[in-house]
Amino acid sequence: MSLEDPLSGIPANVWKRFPLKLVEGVPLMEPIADNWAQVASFEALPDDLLIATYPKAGTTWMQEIVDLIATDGDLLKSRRAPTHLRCPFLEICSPARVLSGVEQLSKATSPRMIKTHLPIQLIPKSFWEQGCKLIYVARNAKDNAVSYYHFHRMNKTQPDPGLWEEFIVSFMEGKVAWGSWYDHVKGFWEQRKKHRILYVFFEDMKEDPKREILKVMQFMGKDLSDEKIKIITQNTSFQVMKDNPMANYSSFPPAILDHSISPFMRKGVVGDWKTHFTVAESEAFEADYRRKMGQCSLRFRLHI
Ligand code: PPS
Repeated sequence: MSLEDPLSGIPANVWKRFPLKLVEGVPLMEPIADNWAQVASFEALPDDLLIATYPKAGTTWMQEIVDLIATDGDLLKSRRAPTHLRCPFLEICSPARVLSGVEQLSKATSPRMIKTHLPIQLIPKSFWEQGCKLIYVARNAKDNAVSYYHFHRMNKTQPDPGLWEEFIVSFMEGKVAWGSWYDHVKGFWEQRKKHRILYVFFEDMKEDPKREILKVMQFMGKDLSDEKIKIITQNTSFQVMKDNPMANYSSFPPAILDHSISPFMRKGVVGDWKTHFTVAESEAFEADYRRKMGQCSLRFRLHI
């Protein structure tokens, strides 16, 4: 029998650091891999909007922006439920008595806003068949790796990251959940013109949030007033989201997300990699980066 967390109603005693299992060569957390058939056969609807990212690239931030645009900047509506209920996580699945992402989506009303970390080759084909819009957020590899390291520490369902110097090797080798950062960002970049994909950078969002919000708004086919755009910009700032219980993942029990180890809304900056990489690690990372990304036209900023 599972005990329920009093706040979230989520069973509290069935969680563990799930091992990774390959799906078409991509490591995914075991419950996701075991439930793969349900994800692969997911039936997208034409007005579904997919937010795709490598983990820790700015997913939650984009989810909040999209939801606020969809609700015409209505703060009460956008605070109707926590992020994971407003914008279900397509592939998520657990052994507990909690709805999987696919089950949650089957009950959701359209237009649906959906989160995924799947690399492009694993996106269920119905999204392409239905011509759905997709917003991809990419973050520079060094900051993305740092954020993912801390997330592994606090998310008790991800594999133990070990020491930072061990984690960074796993990251470079793509031996982490959802696989290689390099293949992920390149995959969506290379196909962005083939589908309805808006490719956005975390660093651009930090530099000029209003400019990037306008791009998202236009992509969604919305036309909001300057006043509404101002409200959306203010309410998707790091500090407001950190203090917003509907956007900061504080509704999860500590058996899953332990914010006392590292808060989900941790720093939200560009360049935190400088406080983690040694000079030797940085040089090795960059040499490896050039080998993997050299042929690609994608350019990331490590500072703004
Ligand atoms: S997840 O678990 O993959 O959905 O995580 P994700 O939301 O992609 O990434 C979490 C990181 O994004 C930062 N974040 C923000 N930064 C700036 N402004 C806003 N509004 C914002 N919202 C979330 C969050 O702090 C994590 O980055 P780090 O570097 O760890 O702080």
